[in-house]
Amino acid sequence: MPPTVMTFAGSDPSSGAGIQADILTFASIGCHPLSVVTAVTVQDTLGVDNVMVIDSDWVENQARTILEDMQVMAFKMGMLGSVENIAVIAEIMADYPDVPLIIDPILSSGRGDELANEEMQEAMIDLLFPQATLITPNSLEARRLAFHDDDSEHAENASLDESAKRLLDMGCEYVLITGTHERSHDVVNTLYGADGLIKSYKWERLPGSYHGSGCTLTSAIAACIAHGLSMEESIAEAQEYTWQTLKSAFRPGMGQFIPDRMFWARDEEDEGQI
Ligand code: PXL
Repeated sequence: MPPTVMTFAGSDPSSGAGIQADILTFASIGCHPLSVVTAVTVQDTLGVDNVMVIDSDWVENQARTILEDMQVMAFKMGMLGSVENIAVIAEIMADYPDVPLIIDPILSSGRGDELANEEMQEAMIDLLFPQATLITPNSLEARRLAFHDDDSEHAENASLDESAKRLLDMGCEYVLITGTHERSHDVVNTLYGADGLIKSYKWERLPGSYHGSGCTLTSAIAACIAHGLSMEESIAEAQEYTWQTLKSAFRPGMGQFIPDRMFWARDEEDEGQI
């Protein structure tokens, strides 16, 4: 039986990001996807036009019904939609303390559409971070979340090391800060744990603008954890997988590229044709 992974995320009809990206990634890595819809977006590869948040009773019901039926090996969280959703999800997580919880603390889409307001950020910090095994903010999210109660100049210029320390102090066991948004030559992702910096990973920066790279990375980590790999092994494998999906990304519309989570299936097809 494939390991099960449950995602709490918003629907993105383009399958670039959101719950569809998570499902594709879990399946590609050999897991069985379980999905709880927290919001429905209207969007294309150019941007988000509209969002309808799912009522928290419905979010709770979707999750609890599945959780009473089967065992879940890992939880993954993306866009959560509302403070009420965060509150019910946090209560559910408290009932499953032994299941690893991997959170992508999404504040906005890669194109700048806001997906979590101040109150939701506070709720994530207060209710979810203390239960998180790993959070995977990009560098902008890491600074904003770490210094959410501080708008001084120091906060704006804080180092990623200091931001990570603050996030760990909020109760997260591990923090992986992704470096796509930094102006460095290569993309540097950095993993922190209880004793501070664990490891930096350097990746060749690819030229495109991708929709859903963060969802892919976080889901891939959750899938590897569900397979029983350690946190460090999962993070290494998931980055390699994500980089391959970006290398094989395609542009089905007029906007961003979409990572190809099934690159390995198509590679084989091509080889057969030579
Ligand atoms: O990439 C973050 C993200 C997650 N989930 C949904 C989204 C986006 C970005 O647009 O729409 C539903």
